[in-house]
Amino acid sequence: MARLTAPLCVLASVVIMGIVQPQPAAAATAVTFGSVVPAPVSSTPSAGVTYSLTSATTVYTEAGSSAAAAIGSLLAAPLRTATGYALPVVANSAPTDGVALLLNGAPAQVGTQGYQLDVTSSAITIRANAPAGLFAGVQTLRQLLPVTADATTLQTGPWPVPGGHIVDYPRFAYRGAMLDVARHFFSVAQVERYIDQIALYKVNYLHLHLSDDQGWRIAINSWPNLATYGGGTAVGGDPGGYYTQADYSAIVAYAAARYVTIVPEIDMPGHTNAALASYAQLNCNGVAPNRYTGTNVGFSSLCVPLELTYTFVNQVLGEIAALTPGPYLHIGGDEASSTTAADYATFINRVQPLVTAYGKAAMGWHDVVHATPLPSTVAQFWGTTTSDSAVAAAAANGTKVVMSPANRAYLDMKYSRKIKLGQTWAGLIDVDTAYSWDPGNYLAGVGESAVLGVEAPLWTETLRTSADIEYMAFPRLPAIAELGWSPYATHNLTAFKTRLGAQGPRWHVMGVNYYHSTQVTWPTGS
Ligand code: IFG
Repeated sequence: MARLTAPLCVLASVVIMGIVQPQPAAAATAVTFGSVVPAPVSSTPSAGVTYSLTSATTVYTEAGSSAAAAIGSLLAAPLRTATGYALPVVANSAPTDGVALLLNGAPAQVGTQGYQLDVTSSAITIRANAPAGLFAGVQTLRQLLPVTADATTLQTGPWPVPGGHIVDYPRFAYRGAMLDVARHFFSVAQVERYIDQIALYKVNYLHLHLSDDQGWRIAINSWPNLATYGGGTAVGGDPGGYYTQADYSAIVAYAAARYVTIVPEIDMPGHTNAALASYAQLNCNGVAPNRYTGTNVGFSSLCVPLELTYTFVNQVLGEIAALTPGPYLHIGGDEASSTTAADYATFINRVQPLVTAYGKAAMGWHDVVHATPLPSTVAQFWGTTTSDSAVAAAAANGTKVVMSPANRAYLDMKYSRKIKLGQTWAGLIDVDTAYSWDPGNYLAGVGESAVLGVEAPLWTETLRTSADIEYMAFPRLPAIAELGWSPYATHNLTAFKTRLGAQGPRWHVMGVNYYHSTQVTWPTGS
């Protein structure tokens, strides 16, 4: 449900000859140059300089680059709706006015994910060395436009953008969000909505938790019952569902257009009741358990001694790898309480090569360090401590770590005990807790060079709708996104919370159902 914050006079439009004429609104509140989340590496405002989007504005994109043109269209299309301007997208590698998205002239220091942004009175110029950097620069530009630029209905201007100079690039390569679509199923449209929201904060990976005890959510042609039966229910007996392979490919493509890479997870050997319920022959005793709609964990295990298990895993991973352009397949590995330690190591050590045979790297919850991680295997830390000797040993041996400490980054943790949604097992997490840690210096023995990045998991035992997702993800996801993108030198809780507050009016216009954390001052219109 989109709720607009435009002043009432705009909403009280006058209909003349059947054409809706918005009434003159108060001048759109200009955004300050320093309000961007994540904080850029360097940001210098030009006092008194403003660029104004007008009906004459053209969006120029690097000639010869279809990727740049596509990014130009992603910027222009919603702006046309909000401004009513034509905003044509035109190939031109050296324009002198308008909004330019260029793949020339960017400083080498911004790498392939960073950008340079210049706003003068006559032009806005984003330069990058690769399309991903242009996309990142466009997200910054979006945050410098008045919040009404994100409205889905015609707004009145003006459309000022504060002048200045930004040079920006990420600290960590992996800045992820995770959505658990197994405990509760979320449609393609709901996943795409979340992708739109996380992309605004330069998140570049979306980990989809596609299977668990309560549901199998992706069609596997060689094992059709997984989705049709194993996907038939959800926590609490809520409606099930699953992605056809075309659905999954649509999500992958939608994410890719927003420079978000999908990381599919098939959790195993534990968290496998949905698969075991779907095929009796996968069970050591040959008997399929009932489908499970509770919220316990640790009671299921694939049958490690059974050869069919590896045929099954290989065929599942093969079909998913063929649909996944990204570099990682997540094999889960968490909470395998019903698998002996020896069987666990045997299983994980047999499955990792199945992943690499498909040209992918395995990612696993950090429990996988109790097997023998391949050099390419990434461990995702979800512990609640600041030391874990097994993870530190793996890191010392070259294993890269994605940091998702459950007491900092788990977005399904309640903000406070008063909150209905969420859980409390890892503790309460509000903005201060989500932001006040350094991923590159958090886990003993896992220093900056061992950290691939961060990820904010959102488990959905208690969540059912997009509004539920947004309530838990915002405002904490931008905190994790900033920890993944911004230099630690910019890390400052007070300054962050001011910038976070400035996002409130934009989320209101976008219809994001965010939690008004009492730790943040939310401006009027939030
Ligand atoms: N731990 C489980 C999840 C989920 C979570 C809820 C991991 C890696 C608790 N495993 O987190 O399946 O139930 O907060």
